[in-house]
Amino acid sequence: MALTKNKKVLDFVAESAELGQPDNIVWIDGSAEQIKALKKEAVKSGELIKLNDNLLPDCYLHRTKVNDVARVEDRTFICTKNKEDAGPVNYWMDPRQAYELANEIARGSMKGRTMYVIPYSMGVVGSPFAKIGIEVTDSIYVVLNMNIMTRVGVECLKALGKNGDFIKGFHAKCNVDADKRYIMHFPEDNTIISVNSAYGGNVLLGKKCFALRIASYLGKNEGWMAEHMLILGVTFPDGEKKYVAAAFPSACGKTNLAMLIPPKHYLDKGYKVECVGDDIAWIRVGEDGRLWAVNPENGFFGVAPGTNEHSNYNALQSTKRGTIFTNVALNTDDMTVWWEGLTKELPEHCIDWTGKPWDSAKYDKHDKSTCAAHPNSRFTAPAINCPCVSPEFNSKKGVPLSAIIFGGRRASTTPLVYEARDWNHGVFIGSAMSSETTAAAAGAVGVLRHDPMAMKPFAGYHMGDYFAHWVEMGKKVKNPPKIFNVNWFRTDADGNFMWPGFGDNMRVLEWILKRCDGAADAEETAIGFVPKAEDIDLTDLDYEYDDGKKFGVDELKEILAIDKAKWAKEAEEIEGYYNGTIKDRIPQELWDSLNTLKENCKGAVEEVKEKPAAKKNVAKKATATTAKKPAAKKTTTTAKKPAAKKTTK
Ligand code: GTP
Ligand code: SPV
Ligand code: MN
Repeated sequence: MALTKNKKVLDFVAESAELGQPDNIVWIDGSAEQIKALKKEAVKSGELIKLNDNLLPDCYLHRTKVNDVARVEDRTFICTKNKEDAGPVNYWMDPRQAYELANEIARGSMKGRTMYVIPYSMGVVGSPFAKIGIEVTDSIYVVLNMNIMTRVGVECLKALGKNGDFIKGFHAKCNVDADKRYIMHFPEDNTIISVNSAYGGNVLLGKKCFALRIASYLGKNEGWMAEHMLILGVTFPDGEKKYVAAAFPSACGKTNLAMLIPPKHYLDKGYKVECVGDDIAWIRVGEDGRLWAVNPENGFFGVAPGTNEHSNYNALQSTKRGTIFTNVALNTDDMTVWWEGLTKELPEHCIDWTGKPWDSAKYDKHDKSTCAAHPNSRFTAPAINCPCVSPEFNSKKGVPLSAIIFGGRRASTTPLVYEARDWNHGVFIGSAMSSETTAAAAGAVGVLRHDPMAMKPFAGYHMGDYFAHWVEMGKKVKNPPKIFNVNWFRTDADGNFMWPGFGDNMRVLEWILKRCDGAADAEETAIGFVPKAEDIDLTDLDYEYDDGKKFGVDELKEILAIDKAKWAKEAEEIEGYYNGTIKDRIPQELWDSLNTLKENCKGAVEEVKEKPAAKKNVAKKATATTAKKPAAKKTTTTAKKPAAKKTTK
């Protein structure tokens, strides 16, 4: 029975049912009994495997089809009336054509199935940040995951009232046919359509589709921001609390940083880190002129491989109850789960993520095809499970941001940390981000690509307008957070990560937050403010490389050093991206920062090669085409807006 009188909701459900032609329609009310019954049904049908109820109470394993294991960026579309509004880095489809295509694919596809209607809220119901969505889906897996990742049920319909607006989400798994898979966004219609997938980011429509792609578009029009950012709080020994938000591309360390456990001597002094969110931040200007952020999600959809007691204790603890695992391995000795990096010992009897018995003797950690768990296998865990969840997690007004951090996977060039000179310079740094690709999206792994603000796959409109929106937001905040860039992923000649990372990232966070108070020193360099080696606390740091060499001040100096020649190249590369890819709508403020960078690195050019761990790398493009050019000439030219000037409103 319908749970609302909201005509728009009822019409949407009726239209969806007319299209999908399901045998039944079930409204998700959010009650524990209903969820329990659905889990039972999914276990019966084989969609979920029940895990050991003593060791992992209320936990389940789900395996997707092998063709459906990650986001599919080349099948993800922004469907705006004008192609230019989707911009240069999104795939675009004409909305009329997209609706037609989707209807054709989805028509009758729910026959013999049940269509579930999920009313959900992104954000705490009743918070001024919160927005309501309705997702219809023919997948119980989607219902159960949405029930963890968002706030689901009748309270959302109540909040919507009789006439309220909501984001429409239509999901039909169809035959999970990769050739007919489409993830379509209609920002002008508040609508999302997803067909032929049953995997995470493609089908949990509240997450990337709504909370980033649609929400970023809403944010541009309404004066707020939707960002691919974790939010964490640091409590200082004197009791003061400060919050930071950090944007790293997919599988580049957000969940890990959000839940970090500081090194012992920090804990002894009384430092504490708490997690507000691990993936998405909605940010608004507060009455006090600061930026305030909430995490619109209610759970974590985290990368499993590499998660263990030591690397991320808090994430692992979060998965100990009420969790759905996707594409991890099943340890049949005790009906628990396993993935690469969970334990050093390999399990004796285990079924791999494809459902076949796994032969640990054939396991080669350099060959992903021998893995028991898929490299992008995930856990969907309730945020309340997390031992370090912030007391502000359910706050309706959010938390004030002292700092915003950008970061990515960079084998070279980018130092461990540096600070922007001001807001607009920080926006430039975000816009210029590059990172090596990961298993979170289908396609090659380890390829260096531009990923501005970690939003390349998630900005629901023109990237140039998105940059301009950042600049505009800066004008609205009287007390903007300071902006920083970090890189945990510098490698040495042998491919070892040079910085210990994980909990030791606290040492960098401390410098960042002290900078926000003017309480830490730095050196002004060509790219911004960089700490001197003595500004980073290395007390009790014990990190050994594979060859037995220990991390020390010399290594720290190396990863803090600014190589102007490399940065001259980087500036050229950024200019190439601006001119060649984004092309127009880039605000003048960013060209100004680019020109300053070029000016600061003038004269320093050498053959620069960046080699990430995986060898496929686009950096060779830059070295091949530009290294030979005379230094002075190239670096003195001033970056300009392209001739055909299109200004942003
Ligand atoms: P999404 O959920 O895809 O958005 O990923 P994420 O950004 O939350 O990344 P996550 O924290 O799950 O980390 C992804 C991978 O990076 C894992 O394999 C981690 O072990 C690794 N990682 C995270 N932090 C660090 C770090 O500080 N140093 C190193 N070397 N690796 C890290
Ligand atoms: C990411 O890829 O950034 C994720 C996983 O958080 S997904 O939900 O699939 O997008
Ligand atoms: Mn993410």
